[in-house]
Amino acid sequence: MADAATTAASTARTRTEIASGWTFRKVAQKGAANVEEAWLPATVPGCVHTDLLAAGKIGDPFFRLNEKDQQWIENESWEYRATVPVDAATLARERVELVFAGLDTFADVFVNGAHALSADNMFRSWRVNVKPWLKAGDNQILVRFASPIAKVKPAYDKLGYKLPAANDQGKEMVSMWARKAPYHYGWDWGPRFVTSGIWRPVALEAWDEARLDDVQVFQNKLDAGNLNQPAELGIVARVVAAQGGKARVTVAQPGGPVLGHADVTLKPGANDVKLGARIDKPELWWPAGLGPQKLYTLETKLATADGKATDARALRIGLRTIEVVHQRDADGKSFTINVNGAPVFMKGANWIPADSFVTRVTPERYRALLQSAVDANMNMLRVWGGGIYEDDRFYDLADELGLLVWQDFMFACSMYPGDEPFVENVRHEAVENVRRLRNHPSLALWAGNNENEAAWKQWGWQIKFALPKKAQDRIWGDYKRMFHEVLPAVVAAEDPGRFYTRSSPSANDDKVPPNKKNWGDMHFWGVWHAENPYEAYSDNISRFMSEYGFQSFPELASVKRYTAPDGSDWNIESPVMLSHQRHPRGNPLIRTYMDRDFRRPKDFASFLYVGQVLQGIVIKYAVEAHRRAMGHNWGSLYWQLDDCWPVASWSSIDYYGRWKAEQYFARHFFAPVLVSPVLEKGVVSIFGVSDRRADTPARLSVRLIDVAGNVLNHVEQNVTLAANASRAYLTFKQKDLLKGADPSKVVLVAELAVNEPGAPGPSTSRNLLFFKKTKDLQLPKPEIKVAVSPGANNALVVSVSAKQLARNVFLASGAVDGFFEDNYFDVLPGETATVTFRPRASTTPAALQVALTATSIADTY
Ligand code: BMA
Repeated sequence: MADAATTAASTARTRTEIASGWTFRKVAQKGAANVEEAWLPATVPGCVHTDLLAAGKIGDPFFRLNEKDQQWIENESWEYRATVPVDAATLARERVELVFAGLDTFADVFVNGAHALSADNMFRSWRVNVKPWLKAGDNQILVRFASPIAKVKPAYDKLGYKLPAANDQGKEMVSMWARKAPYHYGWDWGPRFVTSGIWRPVALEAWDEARLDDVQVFQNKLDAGNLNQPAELGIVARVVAAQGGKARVTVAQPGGPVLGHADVTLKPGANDVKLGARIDKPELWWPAGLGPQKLYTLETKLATADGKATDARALRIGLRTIEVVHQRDADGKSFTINVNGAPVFMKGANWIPADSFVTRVTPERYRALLQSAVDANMNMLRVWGGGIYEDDRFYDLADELGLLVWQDFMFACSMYPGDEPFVENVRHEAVENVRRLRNHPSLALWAGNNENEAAWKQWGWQIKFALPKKAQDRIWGDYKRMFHEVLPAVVAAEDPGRFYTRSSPSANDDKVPPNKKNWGDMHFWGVWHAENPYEAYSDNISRFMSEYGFQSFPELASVKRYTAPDGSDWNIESPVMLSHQRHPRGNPLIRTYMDRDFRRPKDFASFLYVGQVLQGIVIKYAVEAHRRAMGHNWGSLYWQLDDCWPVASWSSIDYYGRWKAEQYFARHFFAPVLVSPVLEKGVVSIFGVSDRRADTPARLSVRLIDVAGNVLNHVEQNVTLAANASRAYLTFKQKDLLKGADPSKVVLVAELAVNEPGAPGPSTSRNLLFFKKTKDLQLPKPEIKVAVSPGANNALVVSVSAKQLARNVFLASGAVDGFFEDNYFDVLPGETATVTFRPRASTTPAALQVALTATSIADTY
């Protein structure tokens, strides 16, 4: 443990992290031979699996089939121990509290042998005054975790019927009884690792008269349309007092004058101290793409009557108005997010925890993933209900980068118990997480759960789980209590004004089924699960598309990391590849869709590559349809951004952080200005979609070329791109456009050039429209040439040219590790595309030139 430095003279709260010196072991089973296990070094925060891995007791859980041999871990109990030195000065303080930011999950905590605390919810924090049990010198903290499976088994057995769950991979589905990340129990993209451990920091906090427990900031007045008006803030500081007495709370910006203060007489226990503050000439916080993300730091300080500083807390806020408009209208019920006074089309993806063992997600990995989202022109992520209420770092980054957050409560694809202790436990969890997240400018809305309403009403669970009528009534009654009463009441009390939706998807109307077209948000899975052609996306657009998706495998360089080095696993039906594909119909579905659009790939590497392109074109089709419907539909979040382990999944970034084709496509299909050509019923329409808040002059060009580059038809004209809208600016009859050309040998190139404020020249959105499926195109061998030259800031520049049309050119850098800024792009005949490559370690153009490979569709059969 770090130095328990407490100065006797100070009355300030001190906090000492207990981050080192931890050991752990398996608890001997009762009645068993009772062999004492040796204590092994442990990492806190961390979990049993990663500690066993570090101690060499288990293999890499993600490698080949290792997961299968590690299932015993969930059935054991584990204990963690640390020795904590405490000095006399600390012991002289009024309170000495042991504070756990997170225990996963069923834990008993002992201090010098005395039972101090029982925990039963991964999503809550725990604070207990341990002063009575501490002594000067070394103290022992012991945390004993019961098996999360065994612990809830009696409740499961007693119920008399089965609670339904869609993704729990256990023989008995008990996950719903534990307030623990649902995905730990397995998912259709996730392995089963039911961990235990001290998963968030633990510390000793010592204080005397009072401490600041929480600070809530209300934006009482902000006129986004007139920034000469000051912003008025209301601040509620929650102060917990030991004895009571006089105190002063102040709020200021760092180094600035006091913005507001309050002198109060505290009573013992919790006190809400209210004060006001004003910010002159406020600057707004904007979602990415619309403006800067101005953040203000507010320091709240607590001092006792004699002026001694007692506690302080800094938090960052952003000034913006946000409103979710979910109202009956002529079409059904809207779902529009207005930011700073106007609707903003939400572009983004669904977020799952970035690791099965979340404590391995370093700040760098969080940053890389969220930066990737912004780099792909996203402005929203949905923190999906089967994972965790994310780490503070996630929301801090979202604030900094301008990513709005759709926050689910942690319930997904299951029905849950509704007994009083369970509901109370959730209520505490909700209050705590709402308080933790409510000041973030990125937080847009709360959602009760993921798909539980749809599951209960539409997935046939009553029959599948043979539920008697009484059980059905009970389950639905419990559902309504939790998601129609308890959680919205917590939001209303703790985060007033923030929008709450009962479920995603939901019409929030007892008479309207979830996922009814034009009624609120929609998860559309007709493409993929129901095998609809992907063109079905254009007919299934609701008011906000919060989920839809398509699977792909990671690229070969990633597959190599979890399979046998000799290549013996490299077949999607091999036991290893099948184990890293958790959707039961995943492989057949990928093959089915691939056969519709592509010729059979000749080998494994080609299959992986074509599969990624397939995923990219399917989701590109969806997003463009969603964006063309802007005005009716106001959001498009695909399933899913990231992965928690290396696997075939709907992700656009693989577990190792590699961008799949879909992520590269996203940068284009989510661009603030998009040109989107579409062929419907023999008519080609050229849409322009603009997220800009002002009308923009632009030049639209449409060319029909053949695969060798000959221009067969060309139309060009000036247009005024309507602000925050989608319009068809040109339409043609297909036959007038093609003028008899062979549709298997031509492509339509649509380009929309707009002037970027401050940029040297116009920026161009380009999009291609083919008149045949890729497999029916007569693509010649493109004769791709690549040349590497030095670029700025240690980057390299790759020039790619092709004699004939090259589809979806995939650049791979072999042994030279690094990142291509663009990839899987089309190269028009005679054109040279330039791509920046950012190497991870310093390298030379010559080294990359040797390692570089370029693959196009014509190379895969
Ligand atoms: C959606 C999600 C997840 C699931 C995905 C793919 O319903 O909410 O539960 O992983 O579909 O099946």
